[in-house]
Amino acid sequence: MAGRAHDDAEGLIVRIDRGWSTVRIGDEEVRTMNVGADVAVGDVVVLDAGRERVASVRPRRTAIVRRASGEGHRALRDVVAANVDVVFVVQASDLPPNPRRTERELALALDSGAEVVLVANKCDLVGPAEREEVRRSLEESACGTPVLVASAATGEGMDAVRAACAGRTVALVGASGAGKSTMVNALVGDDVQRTGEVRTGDGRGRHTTVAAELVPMPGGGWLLDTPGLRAVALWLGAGGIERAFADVFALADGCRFRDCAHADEPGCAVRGAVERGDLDAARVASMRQLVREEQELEEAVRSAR
Ligand SMILES: Nc1nc2c(ncn2[C@@H]2O[C@H](COP(=O)(O)OP(=O)(O)OP(=O)(O)O)[C@@H](O)[C@H]2O)c(=O)[nH]1
Ligand SMILES: [Mg+2]
Ligand SMILES: [Zn+2]
Repeated sequence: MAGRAHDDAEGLIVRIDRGWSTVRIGDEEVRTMNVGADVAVGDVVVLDAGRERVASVRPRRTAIVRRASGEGHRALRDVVAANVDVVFVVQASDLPPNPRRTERELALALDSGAEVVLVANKCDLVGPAEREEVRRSLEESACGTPVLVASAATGEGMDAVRAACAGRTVALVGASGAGKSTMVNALVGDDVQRTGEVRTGDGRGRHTTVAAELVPMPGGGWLLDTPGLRAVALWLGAGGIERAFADVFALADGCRFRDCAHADEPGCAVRGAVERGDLDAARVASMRQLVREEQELEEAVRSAR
């Protein structure tokens, strides 16, 4: 039966290398060409009869999408991962806190539609007081998103990280060197992903992971390792900014003007909170910057049509 054969060729994209997808069908892996198909790791695809090409892509439940750092001002989207249930935003505990970067990563992760957890890795490299400082700093940017402090190297705090996976599909995102691949290896219990030393001096990674990859977890679920994010540029929002800055948006309800930009409008409740010392001015500036980028992107997308 023709319909039956079609069902059999449905698979999961576990890796993409320059126009070729590795598709897992049951326990088997086949390499197919993606020509003409807009696919990402995590996509469920239907292959053509010869299993050579992706014929169609199933609708995505969730997608981590960013603005591609392409040439010039062309507005291009880049789907980092599809159909993940949870996004771990991974950071290194031994680097100075970077709330602006955390806010961007959080908004990007929330925009995906998946659940989000902030993970401070490498807690073994800092003392107890610094650990609390790392947690506090992340919680300040988290806007209610759970924060876990752990070490993929020593296993400390990893029970909570494992519990947050709960047999689902989990994508790990964050800067190069944060320890995403090391964390995948710790969760799988085997060195399945290559890891790389960070640079001495600034602790930055060397972009060891070059392609997103889905790795099965023993006992169920998948881990989706991703290459380190360089600049974190958002794609058109799906409420990520509103959720990452829920505190600022709640205050904005009290502004006199509904379209208040919290710049110099009279009766601005957001600036009022900053002046009272209840809200960090840099956090507001960060939110306004993200909203501005989104508006510019909207215009770029519209004019490209
Ligand atoms: N001390 C310590 N080192 C860690 C921990 N996790 C990772 N590392 C080290 O940090 C370095 C970078 O780890 P990776 O796992 O390659 O980092 P990554 O986030 O995958 O980096 P990219 O693939 O470049 O994006 C390696 O030298 C790891 O051994 C940890 O919990 N504690
Ligand atoms: Mg890696
Ligand atoms: Zn205002």
